[in-house]
Order: sequence, then structure tokens, then C-alpha cells
Amino acid sequence: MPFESLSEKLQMSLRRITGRGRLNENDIDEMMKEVRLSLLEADVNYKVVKMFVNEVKEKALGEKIMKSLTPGDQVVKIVHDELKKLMGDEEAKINYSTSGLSTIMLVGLQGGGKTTHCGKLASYLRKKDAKRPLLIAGDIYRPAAIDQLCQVGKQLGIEVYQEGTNKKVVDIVENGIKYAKKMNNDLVIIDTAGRLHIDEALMNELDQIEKKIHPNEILLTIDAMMGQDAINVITTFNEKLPITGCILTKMDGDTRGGAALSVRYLTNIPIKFIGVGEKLDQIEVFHPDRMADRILGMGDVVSLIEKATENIDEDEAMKIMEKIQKGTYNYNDFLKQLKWLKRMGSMKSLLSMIPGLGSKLKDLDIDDKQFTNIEVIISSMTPKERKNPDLVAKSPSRRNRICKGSGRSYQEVNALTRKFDDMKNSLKQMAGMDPEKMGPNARPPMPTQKARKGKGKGRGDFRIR
Ligand SMILES: Nc1nc2c(ncn2[C@@H]2O[C@H](COP(=O)(O)OP(=O)(O)OP(=O)(O)O)[C@@H](O)[C@H]2O)c(=O)[nH]1
Ligand SMILES: [Mg+2]
Repeated sequence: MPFESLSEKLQMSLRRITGRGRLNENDIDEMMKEVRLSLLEADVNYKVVKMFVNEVKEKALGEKIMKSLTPGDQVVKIVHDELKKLMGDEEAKINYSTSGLSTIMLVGLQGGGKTTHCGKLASYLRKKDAKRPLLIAGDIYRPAAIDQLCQVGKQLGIEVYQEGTNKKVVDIVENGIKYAKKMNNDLVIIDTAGRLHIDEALMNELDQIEKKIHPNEILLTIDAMMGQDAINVITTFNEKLPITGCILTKMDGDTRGGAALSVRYLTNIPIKFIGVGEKLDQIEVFHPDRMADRILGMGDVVSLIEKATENIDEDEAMKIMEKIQKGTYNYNDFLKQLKWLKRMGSMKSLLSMIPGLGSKLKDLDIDDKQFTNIEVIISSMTPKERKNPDLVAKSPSRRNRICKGSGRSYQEVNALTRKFDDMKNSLKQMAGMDPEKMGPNARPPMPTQKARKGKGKGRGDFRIR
């Protein structure tokens, strides 16, 4: 698997901080030292590594992160987002011609995977974008190159246009395009010759084709195993030809990842596809975010933080946290937190996103409906009662009234107020503690700012029966 070693090392460094409730500059420095080494070992270009480390550090040390309730997880998310940015953020789509026929030319060094990927791409775009592709055999130099492309075409049921080896390549390509138009194809993919090294003759030939037909895409196939040497190849090709994207091939091998992580930043050329095997369906669109997920293997932490930041008002959450510390936490705060949780989706799906908890989920009987019942009960309290939970706790007659107003049983109302008291106390205790003394995975047990609710099994759990 590609990136295996990088992935393992990054995860190890990040695990030190995941879930941590407090971080200092030293923690970040230590972690980033390891991250830096892992990237360099993965053959990521040193300039890229430097930039990356600086960016992550700067963001991680930002006041907002350090003071948040879950700095550890936030930093994991920063690393993830910077990795994604490094690889181009968004997937880079194929530029089709707006009218009629689109043309894609594949170029690259010998053995990089041009011929194979002509087939893979044609078949992929036929399926994905309902294209009617034609392949053009533009490699007339390597013996059997045409045969190879015809074989590929035959396997896929895609027609190959060829005129043998005795004509000029530019003419073959032009004729191929005329033929495609006649045959009502809307996509042409041109296979070209490779060389061991980039040479004048090869470049001139490609340049002639480019000038003649102005392809919509000139995709450079590049072997991922080349590591950061790939950068030189891309740069040299790009000096002569307007390269529109890369296909990083042989990503199924044990590439360390250097190319995938350096190309975009250093050349500004997007990776559009990756080749992941010899078979003709083994091609994938390059998704920077999925790749970052794959490398970090911490998609769960990241999506939890994402969901939380989308749905939770951070300032409010901080205020509630302060109230917990002061012991003035009340039903209004509780209700607010419940609303956030609800906005974030079903409890079960939320809990399953919290690392380590998945397996325990089975025994945990969580029911979204319970939350509705709690809301109903709290809504039947007077504003005064919501502000002063003690009023309810101490007065059976108030509980009785709430029970009638909410339509829930007296036992339920009783249980809620008892639980609320319990929870308030244990929360206060936890909030007063130094998070570092609470172990590496200490999290607030409540749906506070970052929705850490699921960890609060036991006393912090809201079941009211
Ligand atoms: N494992 C793996 N092998 C691949 C991949 N892409 C291509 N190959 C193999 O790499 C070898 C070279 O692929 P070609 O498509 O012939 O490369 P080319 O760039 O056309 O080579 P020339 O025409 O000689 O310049 C073949 O054996 C392919 O099966 C890939 O993504 N993964
Ligand atoms: Mg070839």
C-alpha cells in the first residue's frame, strides 16, 4: 500500500495529541519535529516540508485553537487540511471542449503508463461521463506499440485509429480527429511515444501536435515510484508543452508518497488521476481530501470536528464551559447543548465517529427520542426553574406540575432532575481538573463545544429511566 510508512508515522505522532484537552507550544514543536521527519523520509521535497510545517505550526498555535476545548483534535484537523491543501484541495476535473469533440493527449517518459492509461481513461470517461471515445495510435517508434494499444482497445471494446508507422505523427493525429468526427465520437485520446529521457525530437513532435490540434488536456503520466524526481520531469515537460494535469501511475506499488505530496505545490500542476494497478479499470480520480484521509487514517476525528464547528457556536460553548466551572450551569445551557447535538444528526452516528467508542456502542442504548422527551420536560419548566435547577430538585410540587405540563411520567421528571444534578456535579469536578492529569484521552463528558458527549458514559449519560 502506498504511503504506508508515512501514514503509520504520522498517525503515531498525532496520536500523542489526539483528544488532549490542553497543549502547549512545546507539545506542538515535538509533534511537528516528528511530522517533518516522516515527510522527509517519504521523499517529500524539503521546500514543501518546510512550508507545510510552518503553516501547521502557525495555525496550531493560534489562540483560538490553543484555548479551545479540544486543541488536540483541532490540530489533527489542521494537519489534515494542510495535507489536503498541499495536494490541491479540490479534485481537478477534465476540461472538455464546450462544443463537439474533446481531445486529450497523453505524454510522458518511457514506461510511465501512457498506453495503459489511454485505455483506462477512455473506459472510465465512457462510463462516468457517457463519452464515446476513440483512441489514436501516435507512438510509431516503439515496436509493437500500436499492437499494444489495439489490444487495449479490443479488451475494452473501444476503437483504435492507426495508420501504421510510416506517416508523420501529426498527420496521423489530424486524420484520426477527422475520422472521430465522421464516426460521431465526442472524445479522442492520443497515445504518444515515450523516451528514456526528455529529448528534443520527442518534444518537437509533441509540440507540433499541440500547435496543430490544441488538445483540451495534455496529461503527463508519471510513475509515482519516481518520488520527487517526478518534479524535474514535470517541470521540463511543462516548459515545452502546456501540461494541464498529471496522472500519477503505479500508486499501487510501495511508493513512499513524495511525488503525490510535492507535485502540486512545486509545479502548480494538478494531479487529476491515479493509476492503481495493471488492470484497465484500475484508475481513480485524485481526491485530495480522500487522499489526506487515507494518509492520516483519522477521518473520524476530522469529520467530528468538522461537524461540530459547523453546528456549534463556539463562544456560547465557552460561556457554558465557564458556567460549568462556576457551578451555575442550568437547564437553559443544557437545552442549548441538546439542540446542538440534534443539529449534528443522530446520536448513534455521532457516537460512532468518536474514536474508540464504536465497539462499545452496542451496549449503549441511546435513543434520539429520549432527547425529545428531555426537551419536552425542560420546556415545561418556568424560566425561573430553568435558571435555578435547585428549585425543581427541592420541590416535589414543581416536579408534579412539570410532569402534568409535559405529559411525561413523574418518574421520568424525577430521574431527569436527579441526573441533571449528578451530571452538573461531575462536570464541575472534571472542569476543575487539569485535563492533563485526566489521562491522554480526557474529554469533557458533555456535549460542550466539540460535542464530546459520547465519551461521557456513566454519570454524564442522559438516560432518564
Ligand atoms: N502496477 C501498475 N502497473 C502499471 C500501472 N500503469 C501501467 N502499468 C504497467 O506499466 C507498464 C508500462 O505501461 P505502458 O502503458 O506500456 O507505459 P507507456 O508509457 O505507454 O510506455 P512506452 O510506450 O514504452 O513509453 C505496463 O506493464 C503496465 O501494465 C499502474 O497504475 N499500476
Ligand atoms: Mg506506450
